Amino acid sequence: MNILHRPGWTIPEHEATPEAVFFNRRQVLAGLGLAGGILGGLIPGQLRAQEDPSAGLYPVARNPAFTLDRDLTNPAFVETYNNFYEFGSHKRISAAAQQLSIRPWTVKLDGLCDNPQEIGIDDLLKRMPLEERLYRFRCVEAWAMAVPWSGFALAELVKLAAPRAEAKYVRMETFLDPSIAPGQKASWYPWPYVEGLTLAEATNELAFMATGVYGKPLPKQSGAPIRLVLPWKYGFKSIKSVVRISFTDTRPVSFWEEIAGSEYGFWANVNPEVPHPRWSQADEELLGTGERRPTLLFNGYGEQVAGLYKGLEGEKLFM
Ligand SMILES: Nc1nc2c(c(=O)[nH]1)N[C@H]1C(S)=C(S)[C@@H](COP(=O)(O)O)O[C@H]1N2
Ligand SMILES: [Mo]
Repeated sequence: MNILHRPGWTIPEHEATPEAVFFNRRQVLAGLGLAGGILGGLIPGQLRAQEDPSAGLYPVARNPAFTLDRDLTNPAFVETYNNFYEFGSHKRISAAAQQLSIRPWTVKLDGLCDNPQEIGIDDLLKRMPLEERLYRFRCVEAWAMAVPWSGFALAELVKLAAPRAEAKYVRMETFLDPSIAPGQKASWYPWPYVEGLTLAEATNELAFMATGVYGKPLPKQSGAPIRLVLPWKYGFKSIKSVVRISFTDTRPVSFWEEIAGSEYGFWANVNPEVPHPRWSQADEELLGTGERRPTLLFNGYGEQVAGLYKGLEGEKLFM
């Protein structure tokens, strides 16, 4: 991100898959899926996705409390235009990300909590109340999307861990395995990817752990099998492929904060009036259509989250 010298939302024309081509390809793959046992090894990513053991859980019921002011983004863009530095410092990482093995997968809950544990993703999925939510999503690079996530409120996971009174922050960590994630061989980055939020933010109704999208399990490039979604903050806070969630009394230093703290801070709440040091945040480009829209304070979620920041006005809340 800090090495981009053109706005990150620029999608070179030759990279955008025309919709018709995409959907034809999907139909072809669906047909091949009937013979998945034979062809599974030949077309790694797409066919393996159909073997996700959680596939039967989706689609889940939509929570009608979360509505949008724009159309959902075409899934072709959501699935092929990604930030996931573990697999490359550009947007076309979806093929490389298929190297990620998402079973077995455990999430460790530890730190200042009464119920520390390491729980398998499929057990976790059975215990959590799954729902679908339509959320806006805003990358710090000024591209935006609107996505139907499936998953559960982070507050439910916090309840499962039972944090102690001293716990003030939640720290999350992505997997670490340079043998499958070539980006993690770049030693100048502080791997693994880490993110953090206050316990008050983590228990806000909007904080969401996504395990699916568009009525299916998350594709690997989107952060399978479980990723955070904080729709009122810049996208880098929404850490992917989480393996560890810790409760702590010290503010975690996140991946991008460690790399460039003056550009990507701890709070990172969306605000059109606070520019990034190298570009304006006044408006955003919608992925897929190229439409430009004015950026909304807290990405339009002020009613739910503004109260979290009372008394914190001295902090750099919007960077
Ligand atoms: N582990 C990890 N999580 C990550 C990132 C990353 O590079 N690694 N990129 C972040 C950024 S900058 C954005 S905008 C979103 C992108 O999510 P998407 O690819 O599903 O759109 O993931 C966030 N989570
Ligand atoms: Mo981002």
